[in-house]
Amino acid sequence: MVGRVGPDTLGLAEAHRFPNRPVRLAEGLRWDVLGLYAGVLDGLRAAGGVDSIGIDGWGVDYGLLDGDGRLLGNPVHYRDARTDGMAQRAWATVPAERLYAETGIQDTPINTLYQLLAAQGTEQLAAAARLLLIPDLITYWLTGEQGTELTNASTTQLIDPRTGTWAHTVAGALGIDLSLFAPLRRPGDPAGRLLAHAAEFTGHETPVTTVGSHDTASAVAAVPATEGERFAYICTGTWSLAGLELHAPVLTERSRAANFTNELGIDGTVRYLRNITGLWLVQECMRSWGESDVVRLLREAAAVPGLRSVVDASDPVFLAPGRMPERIAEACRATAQPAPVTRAEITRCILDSLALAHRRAVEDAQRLADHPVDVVHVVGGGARNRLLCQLTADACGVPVVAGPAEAAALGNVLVQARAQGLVDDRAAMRELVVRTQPLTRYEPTRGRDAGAWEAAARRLPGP
Ligand code: LRH
Repeated sequence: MVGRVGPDTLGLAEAHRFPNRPVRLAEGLRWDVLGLYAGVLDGLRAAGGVDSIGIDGWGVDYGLLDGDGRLLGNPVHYRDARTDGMAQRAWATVPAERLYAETGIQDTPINTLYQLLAAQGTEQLAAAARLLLIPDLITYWLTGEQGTELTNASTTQLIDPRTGTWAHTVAGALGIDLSLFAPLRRPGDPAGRLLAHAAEFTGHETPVTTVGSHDTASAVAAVPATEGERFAYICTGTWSLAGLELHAPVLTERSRAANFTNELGIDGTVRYLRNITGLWLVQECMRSWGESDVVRLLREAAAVPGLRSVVDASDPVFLAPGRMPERIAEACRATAQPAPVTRAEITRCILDSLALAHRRAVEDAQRLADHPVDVVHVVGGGARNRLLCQLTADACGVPVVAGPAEAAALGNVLVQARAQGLVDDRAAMRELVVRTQPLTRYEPTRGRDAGAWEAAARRLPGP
């Protein structure tokens, strides 16, 4: 994405889009990270001359490098089954309560900490001299410079959110060698200049700027909240990340029991949120149906009566790929609800379930952080999904402001622009988003009572 920023302008143009296709080997699910890097270089060629570059990407995953800085194998996908049972292994040494009190990260099998426990004893980890999170790995290949960007580092479950530094005690107790990580860097810090092989595409050794390299941190940075507004956000895409922007972590036992996470945002903020499985559920169903017409699917889903059956969209049982329509139907039957049959019914069940999960997360976050909100901002690809936005407004009982869909790219670009002195501060960044981006407001449907959502929630077990 090429961004353009001026006092009254903020624009994005898509230079190049390429698929990110994980590959299943007999040994497990892997990322084709060289394919991704080739896509980044193609993007730079298509973009032409730019003044600055920033890399963001998904959290938790990493590549290992040897002492010469060469990649040791394909990074493992967070949906790989290797982390099964790793939380229990961690808790045997560091009780779950202490792990949460010191890292603030929700218990989900994808956490880097659990991935590293699963890798313990492998030849690859033994041979590794350096671990770089995925956006840091791309940045390293572009610049030759190694660093660990803080917002994404917070997704490892190895950062203390009170201090924004490594959780040494936890890591030491679990035998995790923190010297594998490159020094921490923060959004706005310089990250080097393009090496010759990449500079060829932009025409000069373009500077690379550290951004909120966790895509969710970048997306939250571009939430179009107005000054003083009391808001929750939901970053919707493959995942739904639903919660609040806070100034201090919430590390209480109640917060742990509700499985809330304290990831770090830009400027010392805390992203207090719940990871919800998200539109992955629809993507996987479409993959298994061989269906590509999402617009028709959503139109048909809108015509199906709502809230007939719901599943717990924050349950990690839905993390792994495969057989998604069947697994949704099984989850409905297991909670004594009618199993959806047609594609439209299954899609409606998923969207109702996501809206319900959004409601639970937004309500729980307000209660646990004692931080009431008046509006929910829906950003990311799901902001284009009118049915999901309306259902979310109905479920939450407050207005939803939807957009921008490309919030992560905008947040990335805005942090670079701020580092160059083009924008003043976070409030000015958001103000520019509000002034320049098309936003759609969804009011909760009048007369659609909260009772229906509460009744649906009661059909599901916790959290
Ligand atoms: C969203 C996301 C999310 C999680 C997951 C791994 O793309 O970054 O915040 O960390 O991917």
